[in-house]
Amino acid sequence: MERTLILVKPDGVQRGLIGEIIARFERRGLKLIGLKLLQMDRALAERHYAVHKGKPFYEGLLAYITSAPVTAMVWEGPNAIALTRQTMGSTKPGEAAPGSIRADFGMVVGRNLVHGSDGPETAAYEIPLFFKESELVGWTREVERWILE
Ligand code: DAT
Ligand code: MG
Repeated sequence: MERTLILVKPDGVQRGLIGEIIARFERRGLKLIGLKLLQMDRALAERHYAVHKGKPFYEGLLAYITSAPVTAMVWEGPNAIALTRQTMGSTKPGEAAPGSIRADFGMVVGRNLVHGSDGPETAAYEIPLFFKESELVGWTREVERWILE
């Protein structure tokens, strides 16, 4: 089963949208297997966004992601990475599909509310930055057969 790291970024936390954002993934049918609130420090932000080092927006991105708490989550399901990215919407809120989180709540790329791993290798790198394996919960969802076939 595919896993992905999702963050409600500082703007989502400050705006009281943690529950709204969780609800969208939950209602879609993804299974939550890890959840915590934390304040990212610069070291964690640098590791998380290592791929963007050197880009013009890098320093602003680090300042933003460390500016207030984030909610870190691991969601699981078949095709979880693509499905969560679809629910999130495109990186730039102005290009995100209506009904997606970034379109419904966002205005600018630098306050786009949510992070999601963009591929299996990325997820395998990002999840351990935020969660020990022992912090991820394997559980049986009783409604599973009404969501997945
Ligand atoms: P995503 O978050 O959709 O995976 P990304 O990995 O390309 O997008 O970039 C990470 C974050 O960096 C993104 O959520 C917002 C910021 N960012 C990306 N491109 C940007 C740009 N052109 N200007 C400003 N910020 C940008
Ligand atoms: Mg990305």
